[in-house]
Amino acid sequence: MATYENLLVEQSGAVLTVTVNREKALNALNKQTLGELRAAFTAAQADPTVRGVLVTGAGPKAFVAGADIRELKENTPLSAKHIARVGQELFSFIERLGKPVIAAINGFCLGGGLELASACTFRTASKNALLGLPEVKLGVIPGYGGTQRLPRLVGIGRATELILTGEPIGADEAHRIGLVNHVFEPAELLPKTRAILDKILERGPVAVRFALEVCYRGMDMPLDEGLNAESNLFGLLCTTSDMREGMAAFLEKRPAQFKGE
Ligand code: CO8
Repeated sequence: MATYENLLVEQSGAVLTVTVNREKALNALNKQTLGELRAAFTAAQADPTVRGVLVTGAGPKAFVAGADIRELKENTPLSAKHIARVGQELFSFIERLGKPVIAAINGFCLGGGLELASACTFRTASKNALLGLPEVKLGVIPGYGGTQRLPRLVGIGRATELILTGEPIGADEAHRIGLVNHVFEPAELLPKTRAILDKILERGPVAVRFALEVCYRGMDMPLDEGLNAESNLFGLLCTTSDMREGMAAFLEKRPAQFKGE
């Protein structure tokens, strides 16, 4: 497995854990880290033994405290636009990886950190997590997709309050508004999030892949087209041995043995 300067990447079973590892800067995303995330997720997509990914931050304090402000302040208008596009494309790549990616938010999750987490399939948080988009406090706006994904996740009213005030919210409030799915004790964050991912990985692999694909593609489609895409994939799944196995296992009252075919 590749080694990185600012990431720890470990595979256990079918799950890859990607840990942003710049603890001295609260795991802030500099250009190097963006490049390493691109490499790690490109490898994860290509590797059939990786069926799901957990993303978290190193140390007890932060998931990711944002883009690296020391680098950001050096930008010209053109370089800022370029790096915003690089980050946006990376996060869109993670969003459409074709495999579930869960963000386990273990502390500060600010700016680019919340934008990374928002591009994940869904999010869990430790009780001490703090989530926000504080860019307006720096005189800028979110630039890695925050203005687009947060309204889609929590609604335009809640998103604009978070974006325009720049004030963060705690884990319980993030849970209340649907930004994170579960809140766990810090020590339980990774094992309990892993258990959710393991449950997904027990299901029919092709069905999981198609469900993920059509949920996201449908977000960009009129309802009728989304429903049509859903029925097409449903039909296609009826050609798989996984479908025959899943239904036979139910009727025979035994666990299904899916092959991903
Ligand atoms: N960038 C660089 N360094 C950081 C960052 C960051 N985002 N966050 C923290 N650090 C560094 C601090 O500078 C400090 O370093 P040092 O010890 O060398 O002084 C170290 O991490 C520890 O931080 P603090 O001492 O500040 O720790 P505290 O516990 O007192 O405070 C906070 C923690 C509240 C998280 C505080 O560090 C903070 O407010 N950080 C900045 C949060 C922020 O504003 N994030 C948004 C950044 S902008 C962004 O994400 C835009 C994304 C889109 C970019 C588009 C490209 C053009």
